[in-house]
Amino acid sequence: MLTVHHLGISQSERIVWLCEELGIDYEFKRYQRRSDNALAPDDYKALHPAGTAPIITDGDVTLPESGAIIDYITAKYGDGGLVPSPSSPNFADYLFWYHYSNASFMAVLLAKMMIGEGSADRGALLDDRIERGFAMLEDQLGKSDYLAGNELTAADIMMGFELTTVRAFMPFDLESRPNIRAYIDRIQARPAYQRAMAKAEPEMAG
Ligand SMILES: N[C@@H](CCC(=O)N[C@@H](CS)C(=O)NCC(=O)O)C(=O)O
Repeated sequence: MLTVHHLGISQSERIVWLCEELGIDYEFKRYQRRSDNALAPDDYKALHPAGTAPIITDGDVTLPESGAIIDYITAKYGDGGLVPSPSSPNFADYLFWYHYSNASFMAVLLAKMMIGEGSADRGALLDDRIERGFAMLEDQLGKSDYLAGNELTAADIMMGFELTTVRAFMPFDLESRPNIRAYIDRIQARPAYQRAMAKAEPEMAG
């Protein structure tokens, strides 16, 4: 049974709305934010190492991240609803707005909220997320050479940027993260990556 784990006043309301629009059967569970720092409560964090809302569970699958969840539900239960086909004249607009929402617009809104008043709670949220992000990467890369198996996928092309180029501007310690270090080396050893960087970022060579 598909279960939507909704954290009160959070992005997980998207998933509740999605399920209602698609008219699919789902179980709904609502969680309250912590009163001390407004983060998700421990039983929510325990659902998945990402620890962020939304999260769904569906049989053996536990999945966080709005976009991944929407792709999962529309592909598995959506029966073609809410997703324009590549032949639709609206396909490019659909892709743009779908990705822009979380990857850019929500990201800057969140950044603005973070610098807004600089409270300890906001620091806790950032630290929690960064730590969990590295911990998940380290764990996943201990299981396979790339993020979705032993072959490169587009998921690596999305994530590679944060671990390579972003690191030049915002260094982070990889001493305790040998799997991430090896992954970066693996990416950087790829001839296509080297060709791409020689073209795209020649000033970063070496
Ligand atoms: N990009 C993520 C962002 C998730 C996110 O920031 N969720 C917030 C709620 S809006 C959250 O979980 N806050 C509580 C916490 O971090 O403990 C997604 O779309 O799933």
